[in-house]
Amino acid sequence: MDTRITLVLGDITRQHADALVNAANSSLLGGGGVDGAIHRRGGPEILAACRALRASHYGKGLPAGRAVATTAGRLDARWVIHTVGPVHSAEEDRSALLASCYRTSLAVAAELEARTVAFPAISTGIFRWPLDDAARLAVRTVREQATPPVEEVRFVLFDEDAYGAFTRALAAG
Ligand code: AR6
Repeated sequence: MDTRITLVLGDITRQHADALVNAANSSLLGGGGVDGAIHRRGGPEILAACRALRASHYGKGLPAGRAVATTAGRLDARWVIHTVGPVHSAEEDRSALLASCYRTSLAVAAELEARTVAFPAISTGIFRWPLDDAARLAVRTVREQATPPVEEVRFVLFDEDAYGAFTRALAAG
């Protein structure tokens, strides 16, 4: 069975899914954008789990392109999968790192036996990745990578621009 890809316009912290993906930074200790919203609504349990990761496996932080799961605290999900997108650069092609965020997050989700996974548009906010390019890359990578037990990958887009970019990317495939 193929994994379904769905699009939703809205706030990822209001979604119900087995796993919600967070567009974090290497510190894992919170920030603005989706990251801030997830920690605010999810509560202190998520930050405590992130601090524990920093104290154990990720003393130097989580490198860009990697992913790691914690509790989802008070969010309507079982796990938050934190991944660190690359900052967009006009001089250097970092798209392999952005693709890796989607790939490794899906691998973590599969390991956890998550059936539904919600993603924000990683790197398209504070990290300034152009939306159309990010959407094409996200859709392509998820199509290549998603396998059971993941049944649904939901992109949760925060505004009409992002929703439009993902709609075009999905239709182009
Ligand atoms: N639900 C869904 N999407 C959202 C939400 C939300 N609640 N809030 C923002 N977006 P960003 P990045 C959209 O900046 O570019 C943080 O400080 C937003 O409109 O959250 O990967 C981290 O700690 C945009 O389309 O993440 C890092 O330092 C997309 O989510 C840095 O920002 C991603 O925007 C990561 O930057």
